[in-house]
Amino acid sequence: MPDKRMSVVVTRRLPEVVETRLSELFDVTLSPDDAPMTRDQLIAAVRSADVLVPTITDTIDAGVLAQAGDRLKLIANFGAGVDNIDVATARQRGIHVTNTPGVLTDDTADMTMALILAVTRRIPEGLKVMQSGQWDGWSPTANLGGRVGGRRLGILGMGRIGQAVARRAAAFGMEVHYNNRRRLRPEVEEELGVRYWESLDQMVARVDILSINCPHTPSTFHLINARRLGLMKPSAVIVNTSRGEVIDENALTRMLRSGAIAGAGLDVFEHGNEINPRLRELPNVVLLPHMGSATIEGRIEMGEKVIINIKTFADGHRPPDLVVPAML
Ligand code: 8YV
Repeated sequence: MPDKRMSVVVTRRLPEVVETRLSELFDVTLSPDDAPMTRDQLIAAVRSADVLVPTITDTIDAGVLAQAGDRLKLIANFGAGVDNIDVATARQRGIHVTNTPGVLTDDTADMTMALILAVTRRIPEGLKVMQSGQWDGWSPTANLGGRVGGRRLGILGMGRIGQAVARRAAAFGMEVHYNNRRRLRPEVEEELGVRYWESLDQMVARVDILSINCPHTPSTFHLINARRLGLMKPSAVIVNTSRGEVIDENALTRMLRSGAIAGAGLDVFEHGNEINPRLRELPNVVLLPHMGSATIEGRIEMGEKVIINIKTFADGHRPPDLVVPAML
């Protein structure tokens, strides 16, 4: 079987069923310990493999790609976002890039709602009281949050995940607004019940909750900068389940500390797992360790997508989730 000889390097541990199926189909090198690969290990992998299966913790930049061997023909990313990969350089070098869109949409949208509720209803503060054993009983004025029903949600980035958030938010009685590079078709806007803002500045100034759902690209880097944060209402809350780089994290931290913004729910950070320590100290901030798509079902479906992309490619066809630079 010709596929058997296709060598595939997987940089992190994946669910067992995924690793088993990959091993049945290809000549696979699996991660022994789930530790993120060092740059040298990544370079060794791209030199020797036909296919690399990286994740968000692997930076495949032009420097790494320059070291790729002639054999490397496919980077089958285990993840939807491809900002960890220099897709344009890969393309120039004749290396295809695929991703795993669609299968983590609902999980990420669910987590967006969880963060909105966690911040507005003060869930972590309640948990802390219970865990400390200090709860002295119910009080009519204790632990008061704000109701999400009737509030204005602004969604930045109205792709698959943004639209899934819009549907959920509507079910919670929220008024949904959005800003996107391209406006949705009128029938889609109507079906979702959303209002488009061409001006991001105007939208951020009017919403009660801002949800970041756009990818990280050169044009979305620090889209939410100090100036735009300054336009938000002091009572507003910001949630981010997309990429940390979209927000100027230091500016956000300053404004949360000074009370210029009421709260934040963050699943992603500007510098990976190096989080501004001041963020951790704030009671009005809920931090999660990039768990948006972390369901067992989602991870297995991501693995299936990776397998289908490699198998289709190995069989000489265009992989279904090919990423082309113009799409970014
Ligand atoms: C993934 C994500 O878990 O798919 C994405 O873009 O942000 C995550 O939820 C991670 O990227 C896997 O590489």
